[in-house]
Amino acid sequence: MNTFEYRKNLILARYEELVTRPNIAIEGNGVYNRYVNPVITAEMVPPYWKYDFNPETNPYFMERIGCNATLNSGAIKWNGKYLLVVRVEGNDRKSFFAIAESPNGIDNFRFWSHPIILPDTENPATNVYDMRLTAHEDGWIYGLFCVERHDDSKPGDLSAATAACGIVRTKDLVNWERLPDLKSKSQQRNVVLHPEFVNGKYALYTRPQDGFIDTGSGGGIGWALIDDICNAEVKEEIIIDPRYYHTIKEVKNGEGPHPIKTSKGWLHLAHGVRACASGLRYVLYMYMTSLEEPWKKIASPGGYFMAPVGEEYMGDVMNVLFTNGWIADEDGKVFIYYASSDTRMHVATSTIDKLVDYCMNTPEDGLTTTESVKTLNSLIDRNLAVFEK
Ligand code: BGC
Ligand code: BMA
Repeated sequence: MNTFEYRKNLILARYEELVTRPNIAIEGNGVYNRYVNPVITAEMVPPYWKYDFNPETNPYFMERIGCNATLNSGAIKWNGKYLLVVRVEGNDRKSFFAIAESPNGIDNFRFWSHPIILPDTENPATNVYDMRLTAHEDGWIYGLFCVERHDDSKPGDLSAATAACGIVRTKDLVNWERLPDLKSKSQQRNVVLHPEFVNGKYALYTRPQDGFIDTGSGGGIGWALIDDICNAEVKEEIIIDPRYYHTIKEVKNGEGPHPIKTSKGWLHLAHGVRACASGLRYVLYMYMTSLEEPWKKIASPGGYFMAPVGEEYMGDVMNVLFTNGWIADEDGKVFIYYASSDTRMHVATSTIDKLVDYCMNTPEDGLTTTESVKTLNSLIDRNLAVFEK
């Protein structure tokens, strides 16, 4: 067999083996289960996106277009299938969006034939990433994502950039209509559309920031009502989940996917960031807000919900878990899609009941060591009383 045939068969066999391998749940802390394998990795991007399959133009069957990572994915249930809008990052550092589909939400994810064709605005982006999907009650499915451009007001600085929120919408996940970027006084990353109208308006979770990286005076996760989604503008913004000194969200935080509606309130999943000697540490946390007033917090479990473990620590940007997609099934099962270290996608499963229980019954962060020890001792004392019986 010649090199071309040999390598082609090998690459295709490896790919098939990877995408079809079954995923197995690992019994965890009672709140959620992790799974043995990641759900999507760069190796699971189809070989026909990477290789030229023509023996005349590619006799060595060499990779032509490399894929660096598959990360921060939006999620939606569509015609009974579990769909992720994956942030695929090429070897050239540019990311784009592509849909991967699974019959069961935990394994057998395969990419649709082509990446999403994302229409640009008059002011084209250098890079786009981290799409949040919202099937809104107006009948459209919206995708909100971060649009990154060079900051031309600083011509000498190659790293100077700006972050804004791009908006697209679709009815079929194939044809996407681009709307104008969100107008906002501050830079914006991590903007998420609430699925319902609130007081007749569209509602956004925002994350105001002074600079491209630094949130500066941006106090946390914000909330803004929007008159016209086709010309969206943040006029007034309130902070609904602030950052706080010496917590898991001291430096930054941002809404994950849009919240899930439950009988007890809106269930939120977010990321929190703190700084340490090895850089930034990104973890996931949860909170709940009132059903009638989604901007009012009603539960705030202390500490993180998930932090990196094992191989999750390792990757392009170490010590990072990030989420922007989850799916709640009709039977109450919840699929949490998260990326580790800006490199690969994972799933964790739980249920709405368990997540509400977690939010309502995990003690809040008392913000000092003394308070944390008091909370701990109260549990120990109650348990010792149980054991004595
Ligand atoms: C990267 C993002 C990152 C952001 C802020 C961007 O250039 O693509 O992954 O979150 O910078 O660090
Ligand atoms: C951020 C996010 C993500 C990324 C994270 C860690 O600011 O918007 O794109 O996962 O940084 O690099």
